[in-house]
Amino acid sequence: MRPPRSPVHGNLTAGRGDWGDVAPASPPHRRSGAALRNRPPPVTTVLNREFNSVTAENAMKWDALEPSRNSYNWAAADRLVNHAAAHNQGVRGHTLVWHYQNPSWPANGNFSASELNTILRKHIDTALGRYKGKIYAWDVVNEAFNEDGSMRNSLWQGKLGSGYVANALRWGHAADPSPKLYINDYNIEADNAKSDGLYNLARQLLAQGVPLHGIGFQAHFVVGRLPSSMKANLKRFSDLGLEVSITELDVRIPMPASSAELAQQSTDYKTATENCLGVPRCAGVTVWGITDKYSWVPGTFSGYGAALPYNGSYGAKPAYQGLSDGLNPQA
Ligand code: G2I
Repeated sequence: MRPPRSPVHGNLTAGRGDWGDVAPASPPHRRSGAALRNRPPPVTTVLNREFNSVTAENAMKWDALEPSRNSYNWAAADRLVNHAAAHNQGVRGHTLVWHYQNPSWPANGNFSASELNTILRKHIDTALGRYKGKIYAWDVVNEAFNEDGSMRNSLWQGKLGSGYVANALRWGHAADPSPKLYINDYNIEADNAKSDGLYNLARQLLAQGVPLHGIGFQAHFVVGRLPSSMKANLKRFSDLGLEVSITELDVRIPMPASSAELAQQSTDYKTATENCLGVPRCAGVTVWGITDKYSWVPGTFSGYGAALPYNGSYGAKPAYQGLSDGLNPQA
């Protein structure tokens, strides 16, 4: 592993012009980020050394912020935002409108469409308002699509119709015009039916002047199975004038992981990162956690694990080098 560039920013930090040589037309402040739960000092040590952006893995979800109506819990989200400010890290906000991890009260309240619109707008206003000027990008709408490219039948889609996406973006922009507003989803990295559905919606929203600024490609991959169309697919969104970001990168491996699989995983981290950086409006790459010790993967995909760049003892895996090489192609 190469030594960190400076005491503060490690090999994974790709911002402040570091990537300017790669894609001069791209925004100057690309980020490399990590998603975090509230975790002990070893995690933040790595975060502070290696990354310049952080995402709340759970703390900004609606169920965490407003578990019962009008009763807010900002403590964990505030801690993350304050940590980021103290360490010169950007914050990606995650996430405002989702079918999952919502408190039960919006669905159980038997609200009319008009009431639900008011509730959703208040949620967006309140979260963006609290962190006004402190968040550089928000995942406003998360996972709105089915695999076939149709809109997912969530509470929002069911009661408000597909116009909820445009409304959420407009409300978000009105609450704080500074962050880039994203639609974020998984299984949209390839050119497929789902990414086609999103592409068509994005085009319509832009034609209508809706403040959509970016597409978040979650990028939860299986080792050795990166889609070959990924770069071209990201480029077609970038060609619409949108930012593209990898927002939740991880690469899961069937356990136990062999050294060949760990090597392939390293290649996958590098390729995924290059697939974004090779596109003009790539704004950054965020990994969904730092260490295998705290990854969502084993709890969701039985028999899989080892998805992140650091092992459970905070040692850098080959994936760390792959990510670093992807972020620093000139090195
Ligand atoms: O599922 C992976 C990610 C897919 N894209 C959207 C992301 O927001 C999502 O993140 C995961 C977190 O990594 C998990 O940590 O979202 C899950 C559901 O919100 C998170 O899991 C939840 C558990 O389901 C809850 O039981 C638990 O209380 O984490 C909560 C907080 O630890």
